[in-house]
Amino acid sequence: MTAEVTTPRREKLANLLSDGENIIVFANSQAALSKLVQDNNFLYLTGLNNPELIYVAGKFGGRFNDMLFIERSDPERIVWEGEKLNAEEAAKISGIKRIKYLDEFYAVLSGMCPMMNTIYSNLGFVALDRPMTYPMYMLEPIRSKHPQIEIKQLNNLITPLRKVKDEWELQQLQKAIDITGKGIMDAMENTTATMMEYELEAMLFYRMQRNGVKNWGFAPIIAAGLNASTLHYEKNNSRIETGDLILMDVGASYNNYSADITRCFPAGATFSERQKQIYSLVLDTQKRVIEMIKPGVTLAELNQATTTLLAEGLLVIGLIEDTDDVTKYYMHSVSHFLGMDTHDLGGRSAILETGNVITVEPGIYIPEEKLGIRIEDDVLVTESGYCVLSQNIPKEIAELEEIRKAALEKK
Ligand SMILES: [Mn+2]
Repeated sequence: MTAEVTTPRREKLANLLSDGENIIVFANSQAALSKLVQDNNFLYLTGLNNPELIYVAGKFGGRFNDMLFIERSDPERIVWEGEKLNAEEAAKISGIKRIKYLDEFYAVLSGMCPMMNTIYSNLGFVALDRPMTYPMYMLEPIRSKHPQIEIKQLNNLITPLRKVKDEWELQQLQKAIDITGKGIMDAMENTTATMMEYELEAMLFYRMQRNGVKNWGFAPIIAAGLNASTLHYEKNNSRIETGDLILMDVGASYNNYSADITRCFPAGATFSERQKQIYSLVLDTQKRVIEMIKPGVTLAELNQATTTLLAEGLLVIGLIEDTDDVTKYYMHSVSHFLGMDTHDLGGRSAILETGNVITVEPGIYIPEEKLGIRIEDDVLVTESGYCVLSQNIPKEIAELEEIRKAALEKK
């Protein structure tokens, strides 16, 4: 992520601010974690993947100003912690010209505060039973000294920006999706019954790390048989049995952009008749919902269509007698935004616009039959409709059976 990528984002942000409005974004927004998780809003605006930085921007008298606070290097700590990001590097990577040190933060801020009416910050999740987040802790002295300043969630301001992906972001997402697809193919081509679920996880992760990916985008779900009917199964420690259908809900994170793909395939060479029946309903529903996607359509409409299609299908199959009972076998939403966060900013009631990337993931879960099926693709909303970014990852029954047959013959 270079200054060419992040500078236009800060310019767009500047246009959203009114006089007296400011933003303060902390690189590390989760105080409770011992391991740093870079805040995605901070990374989005600065391109800097370092801890302890603070980005401050504001508009006064119609002029936009911004600056970055960095750590001062302490020669005695270099041998322990390595060199800190210095001012020249920070300015070069981010394109932000005014670089200051963290120990100047409150002095600089107190000069600005009398002119401020609003601060947007990455406050994190606020709840009575949770500890204060690092941004809350850092902003507390400002809040108590300057009660006229309203402190709001940055997400309210930045969601419209992050929801529309630029060209560079689409390239990162495509890369994450393609690498995930390779990992999925590896697992499909090498799985046999009696393997442990985590062996498939290892095949996927190996392929990802050999292709430029350091981390998963989220905890992978590798679920065989009954486990596939647990929506957030993450144990991945059961033995795969002949006859199981295996569900993999996985995504690589490439340059901090996450794929989110789900595929199912049989442990044997073929689907059973029942597996085929349910799989076909889910796949057919997914295709029809994807075809609805274009600017102006709402996520609510996609959800409604999914529920209707699955209910009608289950009625025909005879699993339910009343369409209202569909929630017994399908109980989640069909879509969420995808980006730096696997569940990206965008909201549940959003109206789709060109440049949005969403998942489409209907499913049917029948624990009494040891069966869970979900099919998930990542879809870009285009001017004329949609483009399925994960279209190269096989999902047709015939394709999957061919891959499995070849895989088991090889063994
Ligand atoms: Mn998903």
